[in-house]
Amino acid sequence: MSGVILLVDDEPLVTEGLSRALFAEPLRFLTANSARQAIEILEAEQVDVIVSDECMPEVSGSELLCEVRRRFPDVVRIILTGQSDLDSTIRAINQAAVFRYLRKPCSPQRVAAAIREALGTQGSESAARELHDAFDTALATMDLALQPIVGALDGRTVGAEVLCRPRHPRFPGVLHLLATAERLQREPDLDRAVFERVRSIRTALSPDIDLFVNIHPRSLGDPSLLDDRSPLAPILSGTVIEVTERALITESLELHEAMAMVRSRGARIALDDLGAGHAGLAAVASLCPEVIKLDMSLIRGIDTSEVRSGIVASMVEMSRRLGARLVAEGVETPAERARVVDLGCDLLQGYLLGRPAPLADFLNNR
Ligand code: G
Ligand code: MN
Repeated sequence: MSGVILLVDDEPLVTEGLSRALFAEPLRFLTANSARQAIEILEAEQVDVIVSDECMPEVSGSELLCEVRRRFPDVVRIILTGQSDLDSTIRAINQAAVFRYLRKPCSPQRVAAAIREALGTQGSESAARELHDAFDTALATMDLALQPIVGALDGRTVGAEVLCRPRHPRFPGVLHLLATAERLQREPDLDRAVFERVRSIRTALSPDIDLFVNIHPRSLGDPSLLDDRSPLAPILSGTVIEVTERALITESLELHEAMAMVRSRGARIALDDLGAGHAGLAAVASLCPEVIKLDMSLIRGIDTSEVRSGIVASMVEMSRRLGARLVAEGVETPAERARVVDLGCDLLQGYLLGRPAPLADFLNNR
């Protein structure tokens, strides 16, 4: 059993007791101390179960869970209450459709048992079918955004990273869609849907702009995404395939075989997020990427950090030796840009140079 549990309580002690009671289980706990904070977390993260206290200032627990049911129906809702106000009880049961209604004082063991039961309910067949259907609809309706990648010295746009933007109430952000793809083991379907749209974008763009397309590790095991059957096959020569280090532990098709397949059709390979913990130097050695993308955590505040500057300077040196082009990702301020240009990065990406935008806006801004 694994899952992500969001605990909402304005008293931190309760949440601490619970984390301890469930310590042995492979669960991840997130905590919020108000309804507003809980919604912010749900917008940003895939959560399996929410446990909320009823009595909180401003928005009550049962009101919060009504909103959660409306906007994030997959999240199983549990309420914990010390008061026996009939209205809020009726609201919790009828409108928020809570899975369990727990009376305080309630031992952490009792709450833990309810969480275990809640996670068990997620496996039902009809729920799984419904999730597959929602995922299919999300793939059919999603949009792609383009974020410019520009030359460090002349600021000219040389490429664009393709980023997926779901338009489905069940998946408010790309992280929700990704987490669901992983849960359903359908990452190749997500990548195929993106690849198919990339082809129409390609025809609208000038040929000297490269398209940087992310691929998920599991898709490397699906040859139909990489060989002549791939929707990208006819346009691979203008494409840079972005992979992260997690790709190196893929079990199916050998990474090298997969990379050789797309390279032989003219694509280049980028190692994404170097420095984030996903991608390490061993990945550089085994992929021999044509492009290396430095994670934005290395770029943030680089103008005031000698440590980050030192690391990036050595990455510039390494990339030159390997004949790879180095991209600084997540450049947000003129001072960060000045520093990474000074250090010798070849290409820049980040909000300062351009936010991800629909194709039409991307073309207008160039
Ligand atoms: O992991 P990858 O490098 O593919 O992620 C790209 C993500 O980073 C996109 O979701 C994009 O919206 C985001 N992003 C791009 N530029 C910036 C930036 O300058 N600042 C921040 N915070 N995020 C950015
Ligand atoms: Mn990327």
